[in-house]
Amino acid sequence: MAVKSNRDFIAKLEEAGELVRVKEQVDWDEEMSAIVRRICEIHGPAALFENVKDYPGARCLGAPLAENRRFAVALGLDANISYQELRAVYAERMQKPIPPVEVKKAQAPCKENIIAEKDVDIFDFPSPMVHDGDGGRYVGTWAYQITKDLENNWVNYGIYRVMVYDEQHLAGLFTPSKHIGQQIEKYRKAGKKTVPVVIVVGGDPVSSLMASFDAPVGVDEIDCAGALSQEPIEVVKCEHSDLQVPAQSEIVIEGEVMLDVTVPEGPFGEFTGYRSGSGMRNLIKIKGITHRNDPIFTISNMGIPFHESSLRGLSRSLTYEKFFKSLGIPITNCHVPPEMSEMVLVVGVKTIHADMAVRVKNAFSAWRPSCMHKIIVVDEDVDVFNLNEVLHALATKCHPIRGIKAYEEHILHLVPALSVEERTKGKGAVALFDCTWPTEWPLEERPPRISFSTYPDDLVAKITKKWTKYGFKKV
Ligand SMILES: Cc1cc2nc3c(=O)[nH]c(=O)nc-3n(C[C@H](O)[C@H](O)[C@H](O)COP(=O)(O)O)c2cc1C
Ligand SMILES: [Mn+2]
Repeated sequence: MAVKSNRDFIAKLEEAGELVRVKEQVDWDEEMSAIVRRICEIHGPAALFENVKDYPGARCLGAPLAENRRFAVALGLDANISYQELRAVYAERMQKPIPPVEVKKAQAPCKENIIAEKDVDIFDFPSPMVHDGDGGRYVGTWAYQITKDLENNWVNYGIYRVMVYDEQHLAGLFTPSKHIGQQIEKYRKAGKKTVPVVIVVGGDPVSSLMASFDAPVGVDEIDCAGALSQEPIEVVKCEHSDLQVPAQSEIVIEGEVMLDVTVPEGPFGEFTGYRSGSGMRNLIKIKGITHRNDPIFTISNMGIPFHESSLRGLSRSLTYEKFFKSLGIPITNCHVPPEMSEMVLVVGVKTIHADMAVRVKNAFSAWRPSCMHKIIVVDEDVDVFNLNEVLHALATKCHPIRGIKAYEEHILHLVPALSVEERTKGKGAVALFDCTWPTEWPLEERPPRISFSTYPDDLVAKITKKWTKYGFKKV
């Protein structure tokens, strides 16, 4: 069974050896975030900070889902499950979306404390100052927003960064191309002055993950969270709008995006591994806050992988796989290596005719989320999930002239390699690295691959079976 709340998650992480309780005092001003960053870079466990400076009694969960091991725990699986197994469970469960069920306020832990608008002070919560040089403290580093479409009942969950502006106001990066941006635009066009929004800090891990994955337009991420949980997520009505929130949430900030008021937000350390992106954003007025007793705050700190954003590659690669197959392209597997900040797609193909890689690239250009701008196409004997094999193919089979093709195409301005001019003009480039043997090469002209797996089958089987007998550790 999947984990139902942030605190159940903490208990399960602890059982799995994926959590360290930090009793030493840590400062919300950089120290807590710097620890989280270090955790990410050494593939360490999540941290439950139990002694945050200036916030007696407050607790803060850092790096909650910075590893696939913790993704597995969130789904109720063994932390040691392989990536392919995790991916298979995810794909299987996602086939059956389950809408949420509404519960009464009395059954909703997130209503244990209700703070009225006049009493709101966001500084009552330990929002971190993530880096010196950021635009401010961020209440939303691992928090999701809920908004509803004006024209239909589509409810969107998305993780977008949210900065503290003052005691009662926030500002978020609600990118226009993202679903929240598209929904806000409809309110603007309809002449509305405000958009109801909810910011959930300390949501259950499954809903939080789904908020960061790319579900298509019109799909309710909460139904996908139900799919992954294999049971409906319990939601409860908000105090200030007709939105609903997961009842187990730790902290629920209810607000309004003010379409007539903009304030500076950012810069902020991004998932690209660089600080970027200050600009004028719509102010969010906080209308009220509800929270559990002794709420547990959550934080992430993006940078060089791994981190929470790294997990998105799993769903993206499955989406690509389905997409290519729907076009009849004979692919084996797709992988978005987290090590490459979700900017690279690796595709395994059966090279049944010439220009297979170009065919894959053309399809890739039809749907390219976010910063994805490099595609590596490999033959079917390369394990796309094994970065060693992928890099080996790139090094040995990609012809420096024939194999590399560059295309001028728009890509998201966050790609660090873009010049200022390219960023402002919305220009960009996409590259294809074709690591397949040219189909016109007769089989006998292709260098035979040598590896353990190319020894005779019976010898491979014998050695594999006797491996520990030889004195080696089980692999
Ligand atoms: C920690 C974290 C922070 C993120 N911050 C932002 C952000 O500030 N703005 C943004 O557009 N996307 C951000 N994203 C990516 C979105 O969560 C992601 O694209 C998601 O699919 C958005 O939801 P949507 O598809 O419903 O628009 C962030 C992702 C993570 C994991
Ligand atoms: Mn969405």
